[in-house]
Amino acid sequence: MYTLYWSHNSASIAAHYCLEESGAPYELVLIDMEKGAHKQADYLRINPAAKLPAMKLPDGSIISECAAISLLIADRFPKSGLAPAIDDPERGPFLMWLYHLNNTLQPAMLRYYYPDRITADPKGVGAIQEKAKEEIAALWARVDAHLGKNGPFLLGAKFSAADALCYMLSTWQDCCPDTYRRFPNVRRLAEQVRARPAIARVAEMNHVGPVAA
Ligand SMILES: N[C@@H](CCC(=O)N[C@@H](CS)C(=O)NCC(=O)O)C(=O)O
Repeated sequence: MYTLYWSHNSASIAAHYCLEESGAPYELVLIDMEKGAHKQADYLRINPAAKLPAMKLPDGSIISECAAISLLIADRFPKSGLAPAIDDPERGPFLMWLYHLNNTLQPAMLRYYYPDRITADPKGVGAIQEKAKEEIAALWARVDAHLGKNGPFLLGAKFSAADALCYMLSTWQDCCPDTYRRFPNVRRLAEQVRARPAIARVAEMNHVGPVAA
């Protein structure tokens, strides 16, 4: 049994999408971020970094990082098709997009959502958010251009765990208003990912509505 520690509006959503898509046996433990449960002693024993998500594996070990959880599930449940096999030519592009989204786009978003962690000067917060918004839009433009030529998914016709992560990030729009209007190929990806029954079940549980205009 896998145990996902999750909260609404957190990066647990991408890992949750992959668990539901994979058919893995899993249970959920809600760590309510809005109530600060991620900073309480019980959860710090699970993830001392006080971040969501984390996942307990059947052997009792625990990992964090949404992309790592998604990749582990994809590799352990290969029939789900969530990741190309290690010797598949698509494995490289798959890893590149998964890491790019998690390691470049997502941190730019975190700079927008937690600007006070970047500067000790409260007056600097607005400028950090403005800069983060610019960077996020430029990064979406790159993803959009790729999807325009090679979509509808990041690997073309085939859905993967990278698309689940891309979809989750595309729903975080405070940091990039009108993402779907500005980036229509991102919108097309989001619509196709959201239309998958497993994704829709998890989205609803996380209060993520249908792809809006
Ligand atoms: N690189 C981590 C980022 C995790 C992360 O920052 N999660 C946020 C929610 S989206 C969180 O736990 N924030 C609470 C905090 O930083 O206090 C991942 O991809 O899992």
